[in-house]
Amino acid sequence: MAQEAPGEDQRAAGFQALVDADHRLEPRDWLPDRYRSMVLRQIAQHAHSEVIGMQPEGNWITRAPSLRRKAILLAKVQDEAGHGLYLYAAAETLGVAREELVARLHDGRQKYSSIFNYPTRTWADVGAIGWLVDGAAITNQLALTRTSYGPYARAMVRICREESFHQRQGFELLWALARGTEAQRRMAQDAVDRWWWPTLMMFGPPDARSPHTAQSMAWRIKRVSNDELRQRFVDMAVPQAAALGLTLPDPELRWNADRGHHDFGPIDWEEFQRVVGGDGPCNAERLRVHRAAHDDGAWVRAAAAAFAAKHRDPVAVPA
Ligand code: FAQ
Repeated sequence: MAQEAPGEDQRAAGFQALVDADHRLEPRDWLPDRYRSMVLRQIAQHAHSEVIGMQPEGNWITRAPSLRRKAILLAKVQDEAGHGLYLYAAAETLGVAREELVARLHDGRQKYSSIFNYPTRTWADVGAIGWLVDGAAITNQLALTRTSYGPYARAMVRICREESFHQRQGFELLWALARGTEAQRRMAQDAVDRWWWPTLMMFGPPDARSPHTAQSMAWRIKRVSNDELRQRFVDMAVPQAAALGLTLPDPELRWNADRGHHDFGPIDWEEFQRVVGGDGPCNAERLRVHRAAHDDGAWVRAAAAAFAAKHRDPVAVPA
């Protein structure tokens, strides 16, 4: 007797069993629609963040204080573009074209990280982004190298290697300023004061108010919760700030021997909601610049598409 095709419930149970066994899921596997849309939402937001994230530091490329600093910054900003490419490619394995993902960013259906809506006021901000923002990104992304969706996990491995260099260069930049003139030390401290709290917001809302964490962790898309990652980051940053000789702008920050972690003060979640909702200091500018760059690049995409069409058509390929 012919075997019946498995029903939806059976497939879902089989899928969860694979996830529970830590099986890496691939595009060819059967995936529940909700899993697909959850992974796509996260990868797309991540891809947009990498590309929009080129803007705050990119603003300083022409004003870097030396050739050495300029070469480092150029390489770093180009890396972020590459990260965007890996991630858009990973997202496309879920059946949505990059052009469509960019359209969703432009019309507000998809987001990018709140952190990139803050301005880079001084050269020290480049150091603070490298040390704090890339430091937070690695903390999150190291956990994501074990995410259940194969193409996303593989992209994360490459990205983490580069992010380590990014964090190191930010730390070294602040190190130099902190040991420079009094004005340079003040500039470094001011940058850390402004970037600290927005960096803690990058990890997302507290677990108790995070609508996606429970399902995302059950499907092993996220392997570590928002609050736990935030705590890991704080525990890492405190001794590094001490090594820099800079302070973190939180009077409640202290070691808690009972918990074996640092306690820290309350995060302004209203500010987070405002920024994610579109009302941060640079939201409008970031999207305007992205749209303009996308429009400027239309001829490159048209030429690439024409070339691909010509060479896909065997009649058009020269003998
Ligand atoms: N900004 O339920 P959850 C980088 C949204 S690193 C904006 O906790 P989830 C490197 C969330 O989307 C930055 N929105 O959601 C770099 C959801 O909204 P929705 C990028 C945020 O997904 C460095 C709602 O709040 N890294 O680019 C933020 O389980 C320097 C509820 O939140 C990643 O994207 C936020 N900060 O957890 C580049 C990492 N947080 O969709 C250049 C991958 C939360 O319901 C220079 N993503 N939301 O409307 C993740 O790990 C997760 O998506 C979280 C959020 C942890 C961000």
